[in-house]
Amino acid sequence: ASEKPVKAKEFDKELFKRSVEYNVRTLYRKNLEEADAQQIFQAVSYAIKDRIVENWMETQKAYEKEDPKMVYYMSMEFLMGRALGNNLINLKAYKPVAEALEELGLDLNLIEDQEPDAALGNGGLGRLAACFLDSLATLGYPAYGCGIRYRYGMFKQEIRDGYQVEVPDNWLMNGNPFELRRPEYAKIVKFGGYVSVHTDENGRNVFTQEGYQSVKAVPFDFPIVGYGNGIVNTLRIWDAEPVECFQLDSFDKGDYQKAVEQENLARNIVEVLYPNDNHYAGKELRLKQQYFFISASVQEAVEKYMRKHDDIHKFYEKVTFQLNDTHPTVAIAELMRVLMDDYYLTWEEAWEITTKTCAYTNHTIMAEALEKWPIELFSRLLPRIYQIVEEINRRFILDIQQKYSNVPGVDVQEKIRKMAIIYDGQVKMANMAIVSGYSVNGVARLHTEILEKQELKDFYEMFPERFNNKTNGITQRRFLLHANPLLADWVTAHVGDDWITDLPQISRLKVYADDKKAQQEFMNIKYQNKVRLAKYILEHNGIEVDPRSIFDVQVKRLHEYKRQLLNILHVMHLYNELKEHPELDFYPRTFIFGAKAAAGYRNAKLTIKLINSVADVVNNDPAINGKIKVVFIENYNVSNAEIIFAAADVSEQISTASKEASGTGNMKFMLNGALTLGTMDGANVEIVEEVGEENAFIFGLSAQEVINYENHGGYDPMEIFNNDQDVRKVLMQLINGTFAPGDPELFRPLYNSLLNTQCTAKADTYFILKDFKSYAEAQKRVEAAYRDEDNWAKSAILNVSCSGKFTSDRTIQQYVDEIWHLDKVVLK
Ligand code: 26Y
Repeated sequence: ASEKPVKAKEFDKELFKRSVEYNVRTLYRKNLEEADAQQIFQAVSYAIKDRIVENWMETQKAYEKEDPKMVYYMSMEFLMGRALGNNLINLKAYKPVAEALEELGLDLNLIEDQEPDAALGNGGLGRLAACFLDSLATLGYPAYGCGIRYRYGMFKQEIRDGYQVEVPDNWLMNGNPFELRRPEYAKIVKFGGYVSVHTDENGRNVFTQEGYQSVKAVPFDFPIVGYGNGIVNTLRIWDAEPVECFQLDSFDKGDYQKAVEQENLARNIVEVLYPNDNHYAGKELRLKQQYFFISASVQEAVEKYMRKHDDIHKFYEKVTFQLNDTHPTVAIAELMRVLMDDYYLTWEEAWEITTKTCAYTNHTIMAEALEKWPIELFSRLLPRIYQIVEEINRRFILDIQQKYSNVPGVDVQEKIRKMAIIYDGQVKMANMAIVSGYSVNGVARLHTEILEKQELKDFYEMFPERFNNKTNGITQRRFLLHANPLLADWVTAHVGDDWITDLPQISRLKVYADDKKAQQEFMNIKYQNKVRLAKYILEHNGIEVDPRSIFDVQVKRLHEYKRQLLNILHVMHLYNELKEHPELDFYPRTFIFGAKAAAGYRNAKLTIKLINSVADVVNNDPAINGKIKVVFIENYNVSNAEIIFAAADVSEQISTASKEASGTGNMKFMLNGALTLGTMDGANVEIVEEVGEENAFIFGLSAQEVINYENHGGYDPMEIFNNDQDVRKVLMQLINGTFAPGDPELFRPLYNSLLNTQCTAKADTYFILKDFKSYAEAQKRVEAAYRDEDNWAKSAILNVSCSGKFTSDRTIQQYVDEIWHLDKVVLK
């Protein structure tokens, strides 16, 4: 009976229209004319969900039948953005649905704008997880995303008086039409208490946790629709509920105090996403969040496996865990616990399975991002897990001693100090992830080299075969097909639509790079996208910008190493030049920023204020005559990113070399035909390799130069301050009230960070002054290049056509071939 083909199912317009009308009726007791925009969004989404659910069931049935190996992508963050438009794209139903809605008098774009972003992530790492899910489904690989259903996602940013204000993101307020609650898969997760040991009748030691508090983890499933292939995978995110009272063990019956505490735990644990990006804060609740979703996910993975198999020893043949940074690393000890305590395996048996199951991705070399939990906290919250970590550590230290004791010239104690999992009263999660898995990967070639040669050198020496690189990628479905329909259609008109699932095909555009007509068409599309962004900026920020000016864009989380400060100091410098030489022939430029700062990060927040203060002065100075505009786009997020990338001429990727592991925004800009202005850092290196240095603007210290200064000293920012008048003028403006007339001291902390006059503290750790001149020169090259419009268009088209490497489809295929070894599932 269920033999209907799932693949190229015809879209039935009339059926769809009827189902939207029906949904509005049953959900809201209204007809289409009466329903408001949000209600229409819900009704349309439910109609689409009906379509998805059929494919979802078929896919899961096929997995059930074929029993393929699965990857569990474990991540504290999934920065999904909106689902409706993306689902329509991947169902290949976007245009027909837009038409059907138009016939009902409705505008799909406005309906899409009703959907709140699912912002369950901070930035790069979370968005990468979302792109990976898209590629896994599109390539037909069996995969689960495992995460947390935060009640509040990434905060919404408002700018008041130039300052960032954080507003709670109540994304579930109107209900989420695409999610599915799955109470039948609920799991119990235990915290605290103590471990008791007794010997059972077979002489085995049995470990039981007692006096604990427990939380019920209830999964919500999100469909992940593959592009045009009928595959629908699952993102499973866990909500917390209090356990029913009868589940208190008999020991605790009637313990009122404990019942209240348990309820509070359940209420707090998934309340909010920690908004720190690349900065570890060591909060107890965060460790609770980590263990909560990991314990639930590991239990489910093991149970699911055991429903179909009887030999737990072969678990790793069907299951692999990819740990998205160290945040889910307790999965290692949790899997050991389940295998030993619930399945009675020996340590050796459990260790073999665990180390063949777990793989770790490193996303940063920034020391302040490394997770190190105080053993006091860790052992109190997770007593049984801590015992297991102790034992992993004990055995690993024996391995180090065995390997290095008789090696001349090796200081074994030094090795232990650097590599031990438990040291200085802390549990070092990265060390545990490396020691206990079969793969460690960096996220761009340069990043992986730095891991191997510097940051993780000792581990690389001990386990060279574990290390590998997987240069990041992005999904062209969201970031070109959905975000930039004009350019997507233009590309398809020239080279066909294979690029949608095979991005390297986009290189066939190269032959048009020199074609005058193509150049004009391209620039015209870019212009229209700039008009679209200008409209967004006017509506949301009240600032008028000229779409004929150069759109120079830096959008990403605010962090000192990303050097938004370098960008705005250079804007101040240009402003000074224009004031001094009003006759200067200056090509109009719009500097666009978008960035959220972690709530407690002072210099980051002050940089936002500085950008807005410079904007106030520059935008309103009649002498500037609109030649420079500065815009800070409020609340940068996935949905407005789609509009921003499409409209950019210049992509600012100006991190201190060696600090940005990869970057992924850089790839989204390239795909949309912006030229990179950047340092030789992260994936910029590979971008330039693909497109050619003549089609980008590269400046600044190399990673090796930065590392040499860091290791051997020899950089003194004061020397630059003394000798470079332009730099000195700009820095003095930070403390003389030019941009803060009422409060000249306002920006003193930024000044100090660049130029600490008490020689004790470090100054300019991110080499802003060192790179300033080279950046300003690169910016001059940008201007000169833009004046030659044909040549600019040529470079932009080449950027689009050379972006093939940076699809997350390629990245995922490499994970599959070199780490996970999965087989594709094809639906009949
Ligand atoms: C420990 C905790 C506070 C923490 C939370 C979030 C630590 C780090 C993060 C997020 C890190 C992150 O987003 N890293 C970025 O990952 C991207 C995907 O690999 C890279 O492109 C980017 O260079 C890197 O900064």
